[in-house]
Amino acid sequence: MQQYLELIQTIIDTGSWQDNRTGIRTLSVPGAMMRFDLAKGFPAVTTKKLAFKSVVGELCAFLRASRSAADFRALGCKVWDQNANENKQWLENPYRLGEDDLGPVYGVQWRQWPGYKVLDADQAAQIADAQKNGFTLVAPLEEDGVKKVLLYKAIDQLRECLDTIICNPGSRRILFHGWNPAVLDAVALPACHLLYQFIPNPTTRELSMCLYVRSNDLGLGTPFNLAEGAALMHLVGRLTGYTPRWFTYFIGDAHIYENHMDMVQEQLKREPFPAPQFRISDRVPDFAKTGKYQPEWLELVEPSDFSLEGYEHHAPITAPMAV
Ligand code: THF
Repeated sequence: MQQYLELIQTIIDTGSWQDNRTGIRTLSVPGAMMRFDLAKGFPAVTTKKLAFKSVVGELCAFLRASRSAADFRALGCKVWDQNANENKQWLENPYRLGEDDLGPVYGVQWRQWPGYKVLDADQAAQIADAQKNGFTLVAPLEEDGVKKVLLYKAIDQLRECLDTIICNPGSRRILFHGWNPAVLDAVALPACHLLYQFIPNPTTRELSMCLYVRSNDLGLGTPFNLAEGAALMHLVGRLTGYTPRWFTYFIGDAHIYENHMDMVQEQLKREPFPAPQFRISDRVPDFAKTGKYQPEWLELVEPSDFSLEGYEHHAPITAPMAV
């Protein structure tokens, strides 16, 4: 995790102070990248304690398309409570369904991206093709006097990525997106980590992934999101018969909140420990051993299926999250 500490140092050396929605200033740099070789270990922060249980709880909630902070809590992750229940703008948003609701955040887009088509009613071949691909007819409508039909499909982007890793691993289109412009007005927080691309190497059976994060809080979010992305690579690798390899992590606005400066300065004084190993329990079927593709384990996996082995870390440090 030397790269994490180096990025913190870069922000301290070259960043500029910015105002933002939270009212707590950030020291920010525009654009950053880190690249981890997962063959050498798991990218867990060691200069403070990683909230690992919370990380894998959040991942399981995303995989189940959860939109309620209560579901995240039930899986061991409390980090969504404040965004669900303490942000004044969100509390007044008509799309908020009540206590704990977050709107159609991450997992809803990953697993149930709302896909619509408006087709001319006389384009029978197009309508049949769409229906063959899982779109259902919702309603007839008229646009500028032309008869049309509206079709809908909840697109399971993540499942489609796994299918493609299995069937067409040479594809350079194996990605899923969390940024849905049609729902930005209806979520507690627009996705921060938003574009995931898998790059399998069918020759070496290694799986790499690139992740783009539009805005990242180096103090709290980055260690969390890094661990979560790496855990996802391990899970997808297990279910498709690949070994996780390169994890490249791009950040748009890379920042440190003003009230996190002590936390990051303290971490810079600490000597990092070697990276731990990541384990997924044998309960989760290994495609490489069974030859059987079981993508339903994306939903069946539990936080307790994930663990770290040999995780040495410095004393925990916490700091408040800006809402
Ligand atoms: N808002 C802000 N300001 N920063 C973020 O990193 C962030 N997120 C998510 C949404 N909004 C955000 C929420 N994710 C922690 C970790 C991840 C978060 C939010 C907060 C956090 O406080 N971590 C502590 C304790 C965790 C625990 O005990 O469960 C830690 O020490 O890691 C970025 O995705």
